[in-house]
Amino acid sequence: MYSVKTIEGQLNAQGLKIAIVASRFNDFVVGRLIDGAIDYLVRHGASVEDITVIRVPGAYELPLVCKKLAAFSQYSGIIALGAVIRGSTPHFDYVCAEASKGIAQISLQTGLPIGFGLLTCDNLEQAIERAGAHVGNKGSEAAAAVLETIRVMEQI
Ligand code: INI
Repeated sequence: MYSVKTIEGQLNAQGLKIAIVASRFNDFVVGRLIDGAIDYLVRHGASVEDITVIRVPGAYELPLVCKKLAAFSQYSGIIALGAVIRGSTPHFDYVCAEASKGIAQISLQTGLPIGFGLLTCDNLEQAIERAGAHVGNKGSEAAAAVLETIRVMEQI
């Protein structure tokens, strides 16, 4: 087939400073996402001293803190982690919509890669499955995504 120039990001976290912004709400789940993200970064060459975890009350507060970090800090990328679990009111929909829209906007406006590790689940079981049980760990996946995107952005 054709041989075209292809730009891909290497999964190498050496020398990168990464901020993990994580909500306290549903900490039983979010704690596992944080562990998954840190484990992924360290196994791919990051130094523990170069990783900072910032806790916020809930998923709704993730965008604001991501915005400040993106505007004023020295981080190469951010990993946003949280878990929104559907209750019996429309609150779930508002929190999910604002958190996801806000995070996407900040990444686009600032050009800083932000890994999106916000679980939006119907019940606790679905959340646990995605926080290190049999559907994987979305914290690790968000770490992989931010790492790959940082390395792609460096080349274009
Ligand atoms: N925040 C979450 O991170 N997950 C949830 O499941 C959740 N629910 O279900 O209400 C939640 N709500 C709090 C919200 O993120 C804000 O912290 C709160 O509204 C104060 O601004």
